Amino acid sequence: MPVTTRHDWSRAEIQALLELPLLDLLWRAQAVHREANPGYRVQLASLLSVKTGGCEEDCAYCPQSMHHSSDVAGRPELDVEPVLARARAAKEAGAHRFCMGWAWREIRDGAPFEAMLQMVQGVRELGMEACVTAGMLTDRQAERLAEAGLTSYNHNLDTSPEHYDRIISTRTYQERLETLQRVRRAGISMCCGGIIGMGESLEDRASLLQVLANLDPHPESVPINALVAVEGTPLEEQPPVDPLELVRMVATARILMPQSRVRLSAGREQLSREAQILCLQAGADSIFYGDTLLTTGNPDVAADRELLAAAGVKAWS
Ligand code: SAM
Ligand code: DTB
Ligand code: SF4
Repeated sequence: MPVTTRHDWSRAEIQALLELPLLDLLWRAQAVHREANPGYRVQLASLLSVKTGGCEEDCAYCPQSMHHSSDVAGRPELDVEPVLARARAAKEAGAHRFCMGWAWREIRDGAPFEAMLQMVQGVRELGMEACVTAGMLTDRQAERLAEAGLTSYNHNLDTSPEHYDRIISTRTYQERLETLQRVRRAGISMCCGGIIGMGESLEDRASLLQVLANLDPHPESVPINALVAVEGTPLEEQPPVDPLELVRMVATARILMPQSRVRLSAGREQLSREAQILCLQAGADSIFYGDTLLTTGNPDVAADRELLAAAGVKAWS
């Protein structure tokens, strides 16, 4: 049966998917995934924090916000050469994409932005995909990133429009959607997803997925994060996410956005090997690769090589 790509999913339809008996949900997700992405391979994306901590925004989950005691302010921003050295090392270790993060509310013009453009160009010259996540941007900045060869810009919606105000007060949902439009207008591919485990309801999860799935075209890549509850953040006491909830979120994202890359993102360190394999079976086709995310831990390279071998899955090269 050919897979149809839709942009008119209702909240009720999505919630019904999230609530299917688990094995039925997995069956549907697998059918869509194998049809839409023949020759299943997993993309390995390495992540590096170029500018860490001291961020003006108050995102309740984030250890880098200056509003929380977890803030690791004062770490120097990395220069172009050390960043490119890390990208080369990531490539040698087998990464296909190199993602760089800045703990900024928005991009400002000036030397750090010029350095960002050089980093993007350098990563592309290595033959890797380049992704940047650095907050809001202007049309002109998006155009300059596109000219530098940027493959993708990551900007997450994080949660549902309804739950959003309990998580962030310093920028609106609408501003996030406008940033995403600017990325699109500049011809850069969109990486946009969210986080589960922040006290949201099942309706909220359906609502987040509805906003994502009704973007036209769908985001080319969709990171699904499980909250890493960091001490000193307002969400430090959130109970861990049930791994099967993450499996359900991945499977539903896969059904709704058949052609998108669904990335199993933060929270993998807390998952067993078997839970991660269930997420792959549910349709995840990308993981972060390397022993740190931005400030928190991620499984090490050897463990991920073993994971893929155990699942019998090949990585993009
Ligand atoms: N400052 C930029 C921004 O917010 O767009 C870029 C960096 S920000 C750290 C990128 C994304 O990481 C956030 O949107 C959020 O989805 C995710 N993230 C941050 N802290 C997290 C945590 N503790 N657990 C799970 N995901 C997290
Ligand atoms: C995304 O959705 N997850 C990544 C990436 N995009 C930039 C970041 C996860 C950060 C987890 C917390 C930390 O390491 O600071
Ligand atoms: Fe700043 Fe991004 Fe963290 Fe929000 S998620 S506090 S914008 S670094």
